[in-house]
Amino acid sequence: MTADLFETVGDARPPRETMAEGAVVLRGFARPFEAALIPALGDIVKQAPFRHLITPGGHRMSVAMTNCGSLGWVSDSSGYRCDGIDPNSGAPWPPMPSVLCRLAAGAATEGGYAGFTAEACLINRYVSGAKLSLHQDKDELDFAAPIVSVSLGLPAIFLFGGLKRSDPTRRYRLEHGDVVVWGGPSRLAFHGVAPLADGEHGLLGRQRINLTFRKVRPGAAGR
Ligand code: MD6
Ligand code: FE
Repeated sequence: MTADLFETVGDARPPRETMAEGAVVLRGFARPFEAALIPALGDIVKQAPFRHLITPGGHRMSVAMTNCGSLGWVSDSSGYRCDGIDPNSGAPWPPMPSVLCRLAAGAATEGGYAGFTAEACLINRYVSGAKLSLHQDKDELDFAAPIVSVSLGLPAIFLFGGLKRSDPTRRYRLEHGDVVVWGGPSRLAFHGVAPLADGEHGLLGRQRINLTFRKVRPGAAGR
């Protein structure tokens, strides 16, 4: 699989770019999964449609979200939390399709985190202008496991900084199929997404879909 990626015609980007210690961009890593991945995502959003969450501060997020897996990430006026039930339907989140498990585990291994099993997959939809302010992913309990983040559809500018909000950030253009893995000394690095530029993607139209895989419960299986 990796050999094919090296030979992608017209893609001059290095297949692997280190952002910081423990943090890497894997260019095009998700491309071999896309034929199974895109229909699987369609099934999930039929069961658990995208919605704009309200932050604890009362703001409506510009990014629309849903989840699959045994736990989902939710936010309301009482705060951020992980919950096994979709508050909109009262039912459990759709199960994580095997293609997502394989993609997450494969990318984690390639990023230096063998043995990662994703419990939660947060699915985010960005349309033109949607952004994510600089933040840390710190609502999970298991900081030993990395975050695996898959970009699909329109390209975005990903901002990756340091452990302090005031640390300088670097900008990385993430395209369809790129995967970012961050863990270890970078697990709590501040990161964000600049406002999405409008455009049209051949497979996904005028949107960017981002999948972030997490392990929420501490335990040996995911280390
Ligand atoms: C991205 N997403 O969209 C990175 N974090 O490339 C995130 O960092 C993220 O989309 C927490 C919650 C939702 C997200
Ligand atoms: Fe994040």
